[in-house]
Order: sequence, then structure tokens, then C-alpha cells
Amino acid sequence: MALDNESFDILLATVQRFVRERLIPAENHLEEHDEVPPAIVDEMKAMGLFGLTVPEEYGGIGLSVAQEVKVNFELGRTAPAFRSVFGTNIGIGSQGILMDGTPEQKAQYLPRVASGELVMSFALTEPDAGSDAASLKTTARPDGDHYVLNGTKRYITNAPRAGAFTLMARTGGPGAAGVSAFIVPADLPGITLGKKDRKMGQRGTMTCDVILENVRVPAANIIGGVAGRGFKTAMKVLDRGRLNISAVACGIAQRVLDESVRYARERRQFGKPLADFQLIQAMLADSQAELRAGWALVQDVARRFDAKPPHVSDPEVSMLVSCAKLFCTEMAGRVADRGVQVHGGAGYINEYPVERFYRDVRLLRLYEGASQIQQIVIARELTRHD
Ligand code: COS
Repeated sequence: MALDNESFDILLATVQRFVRERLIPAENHLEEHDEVPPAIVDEMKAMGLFGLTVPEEYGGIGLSVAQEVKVNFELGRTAPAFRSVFGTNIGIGSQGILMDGTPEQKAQYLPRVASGELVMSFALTEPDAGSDAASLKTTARPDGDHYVLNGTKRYITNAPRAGAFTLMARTGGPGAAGVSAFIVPADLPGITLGKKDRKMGQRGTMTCDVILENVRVPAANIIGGVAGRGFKTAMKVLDRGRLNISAVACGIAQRVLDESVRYARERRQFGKPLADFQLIQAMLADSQAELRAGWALVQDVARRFDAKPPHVSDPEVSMLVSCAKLFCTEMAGRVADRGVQVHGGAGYINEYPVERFYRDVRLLRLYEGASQIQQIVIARELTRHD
């Protein structure tokens, strides 16, 4: 699945212009009001951003992974909250249905996902199950042709906007084999949302708890129709999600580096621009070298991702995805830190973008698998063979 090259070039140029002319100028609004302006959300829908990865047969644009990472790089150049509006829709929220859903589930949900009418959100994490996702406690008890769900999901991105969740709950015994993935409409009786989390950064993104009390979900809403496969679905979804976060990390690093170079050329000390000082140059050069390495890795892994069937997981590709997530998100942290350093005192002041990105990038090393989880995935694959 991929968009033809000519159409993709036009799409990428449109996204670049949208980021430059609409999103970057709206960053101050986001920072002050903690919300994405509704007019921008409408424009995103009109541009087809909600359907970037949904196949054309379901009304989407049908990007390949190699194309998707390029779009995410461009979106990384602005505040992450903008991408977050539709990010769960084209990513972790809907990918489970796309990868493992039945034909009926795809036909029922994906066209509305692609148009932006239905916002989907991914609910795996719980108060007692974060890195150890297979230990999740939310229960799903069979009752006739329904399951009854009880539990709490935590830090769920886009929950306040969501029309439905891809939600992992326990239908069987302990461990990964007892987990099933459900499509849970957000308006079912028994679902309540916690108060909006106040976060270190990423102003404008919405996360909160999702609380389930005796929520009756049709058995037909188990993704793929078979119980006990939900953990693998979640892991496959996260493989693609982690690669996209790697691309966003590279895009943010690019923005921070651009801001840092601009500042270093404008700001004068000791009678000349900062950019003329070798100690400043060293920081800029390190950031450039690491950014280019990370971005080359992301594109290489994306090509390998595209070379396999989308619903089939390949441990080698999963391992490479983790390499990309680990390297790029840690890299973005270093680049943002140097960006603040190059800006000096100004880098600590909120009106300069680097101050915001410095806080924003901290999350990249935590969500969709902390750096230590990526290390575990990499090391396990390295040592698995005789
Ligand atoms: N694709 C498909 N299947 C996968 C997979 C992947 N990427 N990774 C693991 N699996 C399968 C395994 O093959 C195994 O299947 P079998 O039992 O048939 O062999 C099953 O899933 C269980 O895997 P494993 O034994 O590796 O599970 P663990 O409990 O050891 O957990 C980690 C593995 C730690 C890697 C996993 O829990 C994880 O990624 N944790 C982080 C969760 C996360 O990212 N949370 C963020 C929430 S979203 S913001």
C-alpha cells in the first residue's frame, strides 16, 4: 500500500506549507489556551490528515510507512499537540482494526476514521500496568453475546475527543495470552472520563483516565473476532507507532536545530555572532550529525516495515523499530538540551520555542515504551539465537 509518488510529493508540500503558514503561527495560542483552535481541526479534516494511513478502499489516503514517516517528520517541526489531534486516529487508535480486524469491522469503522468523523484512541496503560503491559487488570467477563468490562485505563491520549477506543482487557487467564483487544464505543453506559491530566509539556494534547464500570460490549467488537489475541495486536500497533514517534523526534530535532542556528547567527556577544564561536559550532554540529543519523535509521526501518505484510510481525523489524525509538527520542532530548544551551538565558524563557520543545521532547522517551523497554526488546532479539 502506498500513494503514487507524484501525489505524495504534492501532499508532502501541502503539509509543509500547512505547518509553516498555519501551525507554527498558532503555537502561541496553543501555549496560552492549552487547546488546538477548532478551525485548524476542521482544516486538518479537509486536508485528509485523519485518513493518512487508512487504505483508499475505506476512504483514506493509504500512505506506506515510508511515506508516513516523512509526513510525521514535517509535523514534528511544530508543537506536538497539532499532530496529536489526528495522530491516534491514523496511528495507534485505528491500526489494530486495520491490522487484525475482520472485514466487517474494517468496513464499519475505517471510513468514519478516515473522514475524521470518528476519533479513535488507544487504551492499554493502567494504574498498575505500564511497562508490564501484559499484567493489565481490566476484566472482560463473558455474558451471553456480550462482555462486561471493568477497570481503569490511564494517561489515555485523546480520550476526551474519542468516539471509540481500541481497548485491551483480560478475557482469559494471566499474562499476554489472556488479553483481548476490543473496539469500545465511547458513549456506552458505564464509561466515565477522569479529569484532564496537567502535564510537563505538550500543551494542547489531551490525556485522562478512562473508567469502565460494568460496560457491556458486544462480543462482535473483539478485534479479529477471536479472544486472546489482543496483546499481540497491541504490540504490532505499537511497532508502527514507535517508528512514527521516532520520525516526530527527528522533526522536532530539526526545528530546534533550525531555531538554534538562527539564534546563533543573530545573537552577538564579545563583538561577533554566537555562530562564530567554535564551542557553539560544536553543539550545532553534534546535533546535526545525530539528527541525520537518526533520520537515516528511521527511513531504513520504514522501508523494511513496508517490505513485510502489514498484519504480520517480524521480530527483526520490531527490534529495528526499537533501535529507532531508542536512538531518535534520546537524540531529540540531547538536541533540545543543546538548543537551550545555545540560546543561553533566552532558552529558559517561554516565548522562545526551544523552551517549549525542551519540555515536549521529554515525553518521547517515556510513552509507547520507555527507552528501557526499547533496550529490552533490542537485547532480547540479539540474544535470542544460539
Ligand atoms: N509483535 C507481535 N507479537 C509480539 C510482539 C510484537 N512486536 N512483541 C511481543 N509479541 C508476542 C510475543 O511473541 C509473545 O507471543 P507468544 O506467547 O505466542 O510467544 C507475546 O506477545 C508476549 O510477548 P512477551 O513474552 O515478549 O511479553 P512480555 O510480557 O515479556 O512484554 C514487553 C514484552 C516488555 C516488550 C511489552 O510488555 C512492552 O512493549 N511493554 C511496553 C508497553 C508500552 O509500550 N506501553 C505504552 C502504552 S501506549 S502509550
